[in-house]
Amino acid sequence: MQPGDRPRVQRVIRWRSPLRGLWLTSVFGSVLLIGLPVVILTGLLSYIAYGPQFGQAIPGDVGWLKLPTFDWPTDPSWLYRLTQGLHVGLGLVLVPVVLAKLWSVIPRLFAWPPARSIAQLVERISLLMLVGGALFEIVTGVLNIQYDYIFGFSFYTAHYFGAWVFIAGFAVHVAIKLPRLREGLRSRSMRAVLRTSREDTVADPYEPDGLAPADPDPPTMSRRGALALVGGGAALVAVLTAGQSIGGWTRHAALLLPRGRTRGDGPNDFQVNRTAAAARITPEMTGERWRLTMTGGVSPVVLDRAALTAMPQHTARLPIACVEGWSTTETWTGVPLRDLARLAGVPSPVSAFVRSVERRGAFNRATLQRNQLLHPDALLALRVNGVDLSPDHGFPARVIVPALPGVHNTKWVGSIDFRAGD
Ligand SMILES: Nc1nc2c(c(=O)[nH]1)N[C@H]1C(S)=C(S)[C@@H](COP(=O)(O)O)O[C@H]1N2
Ligand SMILES: [Mo]
Repeated sequence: MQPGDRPRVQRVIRWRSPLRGLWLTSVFGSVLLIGLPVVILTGLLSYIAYGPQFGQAIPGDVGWLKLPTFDWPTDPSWLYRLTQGLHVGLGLVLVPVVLAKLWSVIPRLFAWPPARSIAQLVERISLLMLVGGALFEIVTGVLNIQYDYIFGFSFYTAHYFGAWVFIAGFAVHVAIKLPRLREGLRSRSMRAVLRTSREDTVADPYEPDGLAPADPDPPTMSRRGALALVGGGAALVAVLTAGQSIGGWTRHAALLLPRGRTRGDGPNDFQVNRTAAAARITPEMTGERWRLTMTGGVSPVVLDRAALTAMPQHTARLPIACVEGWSTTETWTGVPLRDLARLAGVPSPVSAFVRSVERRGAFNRATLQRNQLLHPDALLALRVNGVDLSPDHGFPARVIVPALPGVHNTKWVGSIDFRAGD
């Protein structure tokens, strides 16, 4: 084959876009430099909110990657809604920016030889961790919120350890590249770029180890066009997803909302995580013969639903905020958990172990901390929005606690074991 027979292949391999250069990479880089720490921090907070001190964060045993744990607060009640909404929402919105950043540096990813010194080798390895980690976190995160557990490992475990690989790569990369980023941002004025049309777009000067091409093609797009394309992509993702956390009319635009499909009727018309049928909850389990068993005191206390409804009721507006990023705020009525603790004979509990009548599944139990039991709005809810809970939302009784991750708002509660301090 003659060299002249394959100009297209050559073109691709030689990466000749005139937009590629330090300035554009630095602009994408600074967006990620601000956004990714928020995604990282809220992700780590989510692990802490799950209560690793009770062995109920996943993965349970993380060795020396153990985070400093603290009792997750109950105020403000929308705290987890905010942190997890940000984690998932911002994580998704930044995907187009991550892809654009990767596109902008792609010639360097294939630089050969891969390393000429030890320092460069460290940089290359950190780059592998950064890029591999970022793509891995995006893929596992997206698959989790779309319920496609196609991988043969636990999402939480993979996402947690993947995060540390990514964080390490990110930290090294920022430390090495920060001066270049500053230099890049100063190399052009944003105002000038926003005024430059495609015809007037010129490539950055070529440097041997730089990003700009040696022999650039004519521009097919201006730099402002590239920024608009990437920004538009991010905005589109935002519109398609943010509604699941923000709620109200924006929810109608949240077409990527995975929980929009199963809902209830009337006052119970809001997202259902796992339906009663899916959890194999039968009418016998939750009907006349249902009892709440409370232990921890001198002897067990057993209540039926009539006894619970006869107790003083409390109403609170509280969100359910799922790890998947969606949330919904409803008006719940039921018996404060602290009243139940007193009735059980443990007026000052340090924790409580809640169990559902649901037999299988990882979400049929939760351990609650002291502040989550003693908060006046922490409820064993019997009603929502003025009517009895629907079977899908946890009838006859469910936990609802301010700022608690959704997963621990156990539905179809069967027993509570209150634990006093030792
Ligand atoms: N018994 C039981 N309780 C459960 C679950 C479950 O699968 N089984 N799912 C949890 C999760 S992950 C969330 S986000 C909330 C959702 O509550 P909802 O279905 O009423 O919206 O319930 C929680 N309580
Ligand atoms: Mo959840």
